Amino acid sequence: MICYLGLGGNLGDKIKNLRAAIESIKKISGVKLLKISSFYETEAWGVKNQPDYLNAAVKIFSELEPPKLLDALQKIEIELGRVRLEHWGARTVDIDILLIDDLKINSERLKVPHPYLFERDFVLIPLAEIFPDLKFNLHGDRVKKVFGSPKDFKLKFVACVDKNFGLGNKGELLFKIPADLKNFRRLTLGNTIIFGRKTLQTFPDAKPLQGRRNIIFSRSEKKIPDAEIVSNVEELFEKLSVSEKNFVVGGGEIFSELLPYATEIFLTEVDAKKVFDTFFPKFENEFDLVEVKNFFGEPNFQFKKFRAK
Ligand code: A4P
Ligand code: MG
Repeated sequence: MICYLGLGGNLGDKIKNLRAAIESIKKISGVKLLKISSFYETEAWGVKNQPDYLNAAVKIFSELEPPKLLDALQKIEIELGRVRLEHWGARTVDIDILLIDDLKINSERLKVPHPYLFERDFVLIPLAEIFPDLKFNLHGDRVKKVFGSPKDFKLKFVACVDKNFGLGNKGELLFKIPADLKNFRRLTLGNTIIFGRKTLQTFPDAKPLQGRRNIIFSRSEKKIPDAEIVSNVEELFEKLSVSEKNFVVGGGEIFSELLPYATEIFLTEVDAKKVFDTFFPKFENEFDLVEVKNFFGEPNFQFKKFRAK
């Protein structure tokens, strides 16, 4: 099932809370996070005398039946410390199910589409960003886009794969093609590169790359010279800046972790079939192919650029 969720909160560090909620949704087993909206600062709707909200919407694929999905989302609300004091009152994070395919549900616990969906600009505006075909009328409420959504970091992925999207085998990259390495350098030089501990081992002398800001995912390491270390996605977002160009360069696990936040993918596809144990995650449904360049040699390869829909 394809579902759209609305997120909102107006207590504590609102940006952090929304990012944490999105990460928690991503981790629900049986759920795949497909798309996220920008973050919007919105005037309180319903009960007036409360702080502005921060609102967002996400698109997910769910294998869970609707009641189980609601259970999982309510668990996240509790974990993020939501205190429910009054109906429509202040809260850290509230997650509403807005739409589930074309389903209509009208049970005691769950109403879909969400009963107030079309009354609320704070839901409609973020939702329209990730569901462009939605038809609706606005009501003139104050809703203003603000920086802070992981989408604003414009994560760009760079990878070189074989015909089956294989990335590496036994800790080694599948290919070392000079034109591809040159392209990698051209893209990343002067910018930020983000990668996992194992990918560091594939760099020359297993050292961070010069002329770039290196951010490494590692759960065990505390210090690596010339690099910054993060142990999870939320820590990464604390370090990134929207004014820098941020490239995710591997490996397979890091690509999978960050795929919902990717805005562009630069893929070198080599016309060969190799043995591999790490691979690039499936992404075609949420991305458009926007550029292709063919290169002939031994072997042939293509540079492809994809952009998030
Ligand atoms: N429930 C029924 N249908 C759904 C659904 N589609 N999704 C039931 C989620 N829950 C659904 O909700 C009460 C019960 O609704 C749940 O137990 C669930 O079984 P709640 O979130 O626990 O309680 P609540 O939040 O006080 O009530 P409600 O009606 O959900 O409030 P809303 O609609 O979430 O509104 N202003 C701005 N600018 N931005 C906001 O995000 N949010 C609210 C809360 C008010 N004003 C706001 C914002
Ligand atoms: Mg609610």
